[in-house]
Amino acid sequence: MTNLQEYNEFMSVARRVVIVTHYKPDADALGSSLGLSAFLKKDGHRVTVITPSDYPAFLNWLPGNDEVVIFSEAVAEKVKSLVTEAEIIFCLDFSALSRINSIGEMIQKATGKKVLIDHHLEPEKFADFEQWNPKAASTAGLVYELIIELGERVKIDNAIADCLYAGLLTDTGGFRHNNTRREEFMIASDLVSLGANPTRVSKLIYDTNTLERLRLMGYVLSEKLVVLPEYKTAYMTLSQEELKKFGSQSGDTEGFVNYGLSIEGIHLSVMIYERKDEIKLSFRSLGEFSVNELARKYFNGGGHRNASGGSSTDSLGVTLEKFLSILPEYQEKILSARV
Ligand SMILES: [Mn+2]
Repeated sequence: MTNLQEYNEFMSVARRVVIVTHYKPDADALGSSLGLSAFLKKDGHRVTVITPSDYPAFLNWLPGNDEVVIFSEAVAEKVKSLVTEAEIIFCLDFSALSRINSIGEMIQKATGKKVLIDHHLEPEKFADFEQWNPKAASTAGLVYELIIELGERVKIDNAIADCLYAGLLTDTGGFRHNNTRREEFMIASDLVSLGANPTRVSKLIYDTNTLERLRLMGYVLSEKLVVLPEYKTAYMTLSQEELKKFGSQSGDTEGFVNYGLSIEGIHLSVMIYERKDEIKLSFRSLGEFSVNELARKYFNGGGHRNASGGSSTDSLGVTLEKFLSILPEYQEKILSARV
């Protein structure tokens, strides 16, 4: 953590704390936020976790989930006063306030201290304290490292360990992605010794589906997956109409993009789907080929080298056309990517 001593002094009295994470939080966003929240509460801080949007039901088991304030117009005033009155605001698992819409504006105006805990590339400079490392596989791991740095390992209980383990597990794709360093195993090992339950967490996250999601996945893989051998690229699209037809819920498309990349000989995979008000894109790539660059340049997004996201206000069809039209620019790099 930058300015660790100043942070320690500031946190030596009970503070009003807000923890905010990104839009459509995943297990790392929510796990790191709830883990940090439970940790801070042990020192008497009054903590509220705020998410800019709802999140998939398969994350509801995370300890502390009941107390999360999910932003909507109905609670906008409440959120505004929480952010305005917070003495310190933690921003977890996202790198730019512009990504979290109106809450980002509230935070920008807020007078409380700001802390960035994140592992995405090229973060915005807005924080007084930063725990930032783009090599770290997960924000949950950075929260763990912060707690260790503070000399407070003893405060990590089962619930905190499960929260942090969930983030670490998913952001490494089950310890498979190339962001999985020696450190990730060390952190996982220590979290297990502190009470995290790997079998239970894996079951709750990976092996718990709704029937609707499985049917949707079957449909996507058999009807919607397109392979472009000349670009070693696979893509899938899903409209609102299709999502509705399968009765799908928030987060149901999570992970579909990985199936595209799992095809032998495929180096780039994209999932493009329609949300109520915009089109979302999810990218995966192999080796040196950076989807972070592509997502930043063309789709108002970014993330990590091999896993990034983006969005578009065009229609689903126009967005797909745009994606297809930029492939020639990247063809050489895509074809030469190696694991
Ligand atoms: Mn993350």
